[in-house]
Amino acid sequence: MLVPLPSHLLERSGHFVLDQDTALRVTPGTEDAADLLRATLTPGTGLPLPARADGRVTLTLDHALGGLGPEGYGLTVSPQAVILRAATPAGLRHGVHTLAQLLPPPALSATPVRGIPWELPCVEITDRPRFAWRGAMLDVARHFMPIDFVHRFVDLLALHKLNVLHLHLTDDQGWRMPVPAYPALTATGAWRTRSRLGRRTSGQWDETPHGGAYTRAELTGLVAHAASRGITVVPEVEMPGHARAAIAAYPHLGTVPGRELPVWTDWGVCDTVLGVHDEVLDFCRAVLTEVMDVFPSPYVHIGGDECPAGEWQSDPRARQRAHDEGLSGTPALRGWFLRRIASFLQEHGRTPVTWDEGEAGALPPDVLTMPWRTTAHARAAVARGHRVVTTPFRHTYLDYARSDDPAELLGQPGPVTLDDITGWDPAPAAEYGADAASVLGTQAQLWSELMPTPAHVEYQAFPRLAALADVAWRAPGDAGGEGPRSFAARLVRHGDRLDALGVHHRTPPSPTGLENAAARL
Ligand code: TNX
Repeated sequence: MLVPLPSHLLERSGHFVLDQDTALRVTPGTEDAADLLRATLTPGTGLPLPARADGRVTLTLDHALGGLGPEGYGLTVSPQAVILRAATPAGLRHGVHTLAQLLPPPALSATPVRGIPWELPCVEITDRPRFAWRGAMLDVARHFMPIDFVHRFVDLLALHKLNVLHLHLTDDQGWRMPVPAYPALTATGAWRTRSRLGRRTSGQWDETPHGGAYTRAELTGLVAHAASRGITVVPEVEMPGHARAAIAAYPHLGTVPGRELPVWTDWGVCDTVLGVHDEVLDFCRAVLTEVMDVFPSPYVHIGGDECPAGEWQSDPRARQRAHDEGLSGTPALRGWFLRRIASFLQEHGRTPVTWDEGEAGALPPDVLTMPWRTTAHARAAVARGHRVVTTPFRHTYLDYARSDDPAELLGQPGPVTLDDITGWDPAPAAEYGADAASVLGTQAQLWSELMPTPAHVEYQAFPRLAALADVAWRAPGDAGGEGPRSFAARLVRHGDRLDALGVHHRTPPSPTGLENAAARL
């Protein structure tokens, strides 16, 4: 019944009952885990769970559990006591979420639920994740998402023992992060006059202006909140393609001097790309300096996907640059650009991350890549020496529809079904052999062209994100089978948990223009 499935679980008979008198024995170093337990359970259960030396729910940091890795934990529930042990705070947090999931689902409600005995079944759990990187990418560029929703989304990731929020902060259609030296990035680049309605080919527009940007304080607050939930926020700033919003704000960053362009209103691959002159590289370094200041993440994502070279071919400065650098032609400027920016990040102690479309040799092996096309692209990237977070769209793109049902919410033409996720092994031993360690993990992608509101994001994310969390956590080869350990069986109760949390996951958000049949063209 747990999501994700623990690596070892023994069910025993009996229950431990949490009530008004239940206290926590909070041993040194476990204060944050105790706070998290209360933040998770007190609103719904009304239980105060005070700290007391004789408390029957013990939280301990125990180095003896170091063999379970940096995120493992042990949880024992007997009729008399609950003992949660881990070698690290991260392990304790995961154990807190397991404990919360063992309770009846209404325990997760935001408001008090009366009349339910808060029983924990007796269990013996020893648990650790398969992959170190288990995440979700949220695209706040195509549609701006309010900061309160991003906080809530962080909490939902934590409940599923995910540990990375990859925040896609910039794209052709909007720039969401302030950079003091470049105020027009948000003053101009955060707003577009209208939006394509539905898919790229719909022929329709939503004429409402759209935009928004976070403040620096909101972003640092998000980083702190995420850290308290064990989640690293990995920021992404797209370059040298998918940068039209920046070029709209500062035309000199483009390839045509003096040309003024609006923030892009369409979806798809935009022809406009950053120029490759020195001022552009200086701009990118200045932006990333601010990004590194706000986001302590060891990883910084610099995009790199879908970068057409047509504009470089027409730009004498770009042709000259390709020639001076001894490149094969202007298309090779993408790799040249990313290599320069990657080494800048490395000089500052960060690991660069890029999307990976399979160009052999474009990037040095110490760049972490996200191969987004197929699983074969991931295998090839590993063979080239990269560490990867594998993100094949057929298994991880939650902006694709959940099914072919015409009543389903409009998505990219897919579908990506629950079975496409639960039946997927991100790093099959037979394919990877000794290279499996180069697959750091996987994450879901929530590109937001077709998701104008948080309700749309939640509906596309759940329950498929729960399935991806399961795949990223559970032991290799343990798909749970057909029985009660199967994802489908566990999802019944997990759906009740999502309901208790008010997650919009069962029915598509109320009709908007997006559901209009013509928008499906
Ligand atoms: C491709 S995947 C993109 C995104 C789109 C997405 C839509 C990738 C790195 N680039 O810009 O939002 O498809 O599914």
